[in-house]
Amino acid sequence: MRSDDHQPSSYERLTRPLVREDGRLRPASWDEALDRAAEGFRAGVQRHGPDTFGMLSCARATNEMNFVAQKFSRVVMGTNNVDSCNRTCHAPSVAGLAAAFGSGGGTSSYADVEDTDLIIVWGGNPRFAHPIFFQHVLKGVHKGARLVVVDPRRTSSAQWADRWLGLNVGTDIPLAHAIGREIIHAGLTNDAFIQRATTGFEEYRELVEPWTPAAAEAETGVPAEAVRELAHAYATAERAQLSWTLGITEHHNATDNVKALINLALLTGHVGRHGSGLQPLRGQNNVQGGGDMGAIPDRLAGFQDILDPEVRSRFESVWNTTIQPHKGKTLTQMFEAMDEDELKTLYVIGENPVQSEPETFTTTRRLQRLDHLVVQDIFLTRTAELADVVLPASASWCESDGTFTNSERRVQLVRKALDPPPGARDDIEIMCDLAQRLGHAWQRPEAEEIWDELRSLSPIHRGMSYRRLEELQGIQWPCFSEDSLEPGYLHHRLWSTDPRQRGAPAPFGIVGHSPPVDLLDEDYPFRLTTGRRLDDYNTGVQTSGFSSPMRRGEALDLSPEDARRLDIADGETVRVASRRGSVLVPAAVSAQMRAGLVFMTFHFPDQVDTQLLTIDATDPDAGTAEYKAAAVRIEKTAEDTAPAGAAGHAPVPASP
Ligand SMILES: Nc1nc2c(c(=O)[nH]1)N[C@H]1C(S)=C(S)[C@@H](COP(=O)(O)OP(=O)(O)OC[C@H]3O[C@@H](n4cnc5c(=O)[nH]c(N)nc54)[C@H](O)[C@@H]3O)O[C@H]1N2
Ligand SMILES: Nc1nc2c(c(=O)[nH]1)N[C@H]1C(S)=C(S)[C@@H](COP(=O)(O)OP(=O)(O)OC[C@H]3O[C@@H](n4cnc5c(=O)[nH]c(N)nc54)[C@H](O)[C@@H]3O)O[C@H]1N2
Ligand SMILES: [Mo]
Repeated sequence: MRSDDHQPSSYERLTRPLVREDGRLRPASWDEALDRAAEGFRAGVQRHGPDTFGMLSCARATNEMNFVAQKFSRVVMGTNNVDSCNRTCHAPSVAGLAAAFGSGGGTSSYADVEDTDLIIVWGGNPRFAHPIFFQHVLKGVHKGARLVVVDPRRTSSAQWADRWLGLNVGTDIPLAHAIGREIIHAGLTNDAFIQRATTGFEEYRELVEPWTPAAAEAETGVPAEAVRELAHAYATAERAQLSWTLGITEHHNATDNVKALINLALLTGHVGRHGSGLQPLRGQNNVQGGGDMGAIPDRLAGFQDILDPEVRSRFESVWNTTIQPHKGKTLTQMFEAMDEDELKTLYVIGENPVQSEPETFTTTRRLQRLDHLVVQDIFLTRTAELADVVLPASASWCESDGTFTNSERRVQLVRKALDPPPGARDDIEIMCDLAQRLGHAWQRPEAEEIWDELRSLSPIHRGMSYRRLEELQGIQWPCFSEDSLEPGYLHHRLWSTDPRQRGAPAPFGIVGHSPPVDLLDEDYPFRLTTGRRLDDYNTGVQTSGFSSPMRRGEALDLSPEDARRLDIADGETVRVASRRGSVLVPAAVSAQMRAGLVFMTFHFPDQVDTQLLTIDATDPDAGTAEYKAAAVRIEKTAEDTAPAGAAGHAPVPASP
């Protein structure tokens, strides 16, 4: 039996609510914890207004949970300040695709990837991070497609490719522009498509003119011959798929990066057809769905514009409320607003910003300034350790009914497979309990009732009843009615010869090169890029509680040349310092790395806090941080690192 004041370790499922008293978290009854949580929110709104409340919604939870979460923010709290880790991830893809095509979803399906002639994986490592998608890539390759990988590291995905282009971090725009220029100079553009379906071609032609293959080689490190070869391969392929991930989006100019890639599809017409398209691979298991449900500050469910009065009024009549007629704050803006005292209360559901945001000290300081922080999670995260109230959720993906939406916009039904740990409550039930305490008679609805409400409000989901989702084993949006199915790829309209059917043309993105903010110099001569390994997940909360002989904990990957030059042996502990902080970490000499480049994950914050090194320079359009480019130096040291993967962790640092 546990004693009453049992404090869960960080890797033990939470089963009892916790409340802060005299600076410490202590166990509490559900009633006490819910009262405290609701009272803090109520007082915050009363004193400072609804827009000083913010919510982070869980991109791992179901569509239904995300729909209720954004409704809680908009109806119960009266604000559009709701967002999720999409901001740290693919918000630039959504912004870039929406600017070109009017909607932010990836344009193709996995089936298109199996049925194509060329697959380009740009700034992504799907062999590790999207293994299911990678299976489809390999099927495509088996059927004869060529695979090209564009990545500073010779990743595990690159090892399967016909060609790897190893570019310098943050030089994607020069590379894309040089490919575009070569396509134009070689006369390989799809002129009919450009003329009918795009705007801005002349301006684009002038923009890319300086980026000769030689100029691109000097900036990107990719040989001019490889630039030419990829340009010809892409332009002459019958069908071609261009996929990207965080190597493109985690930069201070990420939306521009995305636009530079979209330009290549506009030049060649590789979009809107079976086998040809643009596909950002979304990250968390339901980050696509969370956004589609409206758990973002600028869109209501179904990607409907919050600024459109007609859209708002449809939601208002169903919800019997008034929705604020302006965009809410993004996750990035919420954190900035904490410094200005413009955000006072925060409700975090299944996110761990203390470890996922750049510059740990800044994030911690900002959260500590809040009047009221409520964290609802399945584990006691570092973010939860700072909370006033911690609510133990049970609705992890295998413990609830509902739907998820994957990277190809496919909505899939799941059924509860496991009972939650005793004591924990379902995410949706907790929100209903809070809503009741805040004066709204919300009864906990069945998942299907929530879904049917969503379908009544979101045209792109209208035809997806649970019955149909079950029968068809998933349906891709858009699905406008119960007796129709749309093709699995988007924007076929662009190929229509009838201008009315074709709709708005896609503008070329006129975007210039802007190197990483954290400059390399004599003191900080190495480019650190951060990302993922196969066996571990994001901030480690969900994957650190088990041990496996395969897992080695955090390591600094560096090239054999640099290891020799600095006299660093494999496994030796080194100090890595950026302009913001420093960590100790074992070195791993890796043939995947090019000279001058080093790599770490952020999966082992108890062993090595990578976010002490990262920079919070963010993309102005999307708010995503430049996790992919820090400047660091590497020093030999006699000190040793903490053991890898140990349970329990050091207290959150107070200040540098
Ligand atoms: N095993 C595992 N799978 C995961 C996750 C996990 O933590 N573990 N997390 C999930 C989430 S949330 C996400 S968002 C996805 C992310 O999936 P990915 O984006 O594929 O993963 P990363 O390793 O972060 O980054 C991809 C690649 O970007 C490259 N890169 C770095 N800088 C640049 C650059 O300037 N230009 C280019 N072209 N490339 C660059 C890196 O070398 C790296 O190989 O993975 C999801 N899947
Ligand atoms: N340096 C660096 N930093 C990065 C990145 C990088 O590449 N480099 N990538 C960024 C990216 S792409 C992402 S997506 C973020 C991820 O950042 P976060 O989303 O903050 O990190 P996760 O570890 O995925 O946190 C997931 C949390 O959700 C909880 N959880 C899981 N399921 C449920 C549920 O059903 N209900 C509730 N209530 N909680 C649940 C887990 O216990 C865990 O605490 O990190 C970003 N940070
Ligand atoms: Mo992500």
